[in-house]
Amino acid sequence: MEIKKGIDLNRFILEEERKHPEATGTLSHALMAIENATKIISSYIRMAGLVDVIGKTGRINVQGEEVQKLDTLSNRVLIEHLSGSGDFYAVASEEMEHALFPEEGKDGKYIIAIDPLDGSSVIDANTSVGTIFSIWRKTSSDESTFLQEGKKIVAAGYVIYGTSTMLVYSTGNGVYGFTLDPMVGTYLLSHPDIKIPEKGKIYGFNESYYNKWDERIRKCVDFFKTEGYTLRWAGAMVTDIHRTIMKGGIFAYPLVGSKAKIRLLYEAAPMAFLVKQAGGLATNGTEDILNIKPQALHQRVPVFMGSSEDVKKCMEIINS
Ligand code: FBP
Repeated sequence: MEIKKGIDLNRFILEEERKHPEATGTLSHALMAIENATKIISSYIRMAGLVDVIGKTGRINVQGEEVQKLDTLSNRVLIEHLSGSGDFYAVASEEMEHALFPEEGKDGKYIIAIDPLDGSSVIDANTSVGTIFSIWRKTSSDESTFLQEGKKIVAAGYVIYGTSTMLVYSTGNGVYGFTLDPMVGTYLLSHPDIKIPEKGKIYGFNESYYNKWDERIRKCVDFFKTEGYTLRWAGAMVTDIHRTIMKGGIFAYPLVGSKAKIRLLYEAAPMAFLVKQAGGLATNGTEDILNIKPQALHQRVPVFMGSSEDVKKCMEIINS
């Protein structure tokens, strides 16, 4: 059936489900829980300056980062909806040291990892931020069930709270983007079957770390400059990856000294899944990010992802 722009997300999810006679409807129901939670988060973000959701909570999370009020609010809203859906045996979050095993999900066959609000450091500057999610099948009854490679992802996506609120996701059959119509309160298909350009003209590296990067990373960035690429860095991975998927180019967060920043389970793996579904590439510099088996819930990895030709060129320079 031809997928028409403007179709609402629920109908799209159900039509995709119909393509799988073996489907039980659980994944559809789970995706709708994410849809509803992110609509609520979007409404808070749209009113951020008017309601008390801007600023810090005074707490430090498991990442050693100052927790923003919107981090806490987004985590709470998502946990309520994901637990309440009964579809998830376990929920892991950037904001929680350990995974949660909701009572309602004790028979759940899926698990989900979330970054409730990506871009914490730019929230109070009214810059685009986002929510990232990735769904896997339950493989064991304890937290180790989350230590699965990205290639085993069942569905992944992000919501960008930008000039408009968009939900972009994939279940392994291409990438689809839905824009939230605030008047109707419904996500409508605005970007069917998104394909990333093979080559871009934008590089997204935080150059303030230039002097702390390995010489080979510097050479890669110097190459893009020499080639006349433009630098863009939003400070929120969702925003940088969304731009990269839509316009092409490369996003990277290499090791700074010996430290990585991006979290594998709920940032790098879901974004790598989407970039590859859109026709791009995603690597940690030596291997495909989707082949990396996490050793810990909050493990960090260096990332290079985007247009296939730009990522290949960067790897050619780095590994030469
Ligand atoms: P969180 O905001 O979810 O902690 O994510 C980390 C992050 O904000 C990424 O979204 C972004 O790409 C990166 O850190 C920005 O790092 P830096 O401040 O070093 O530029």
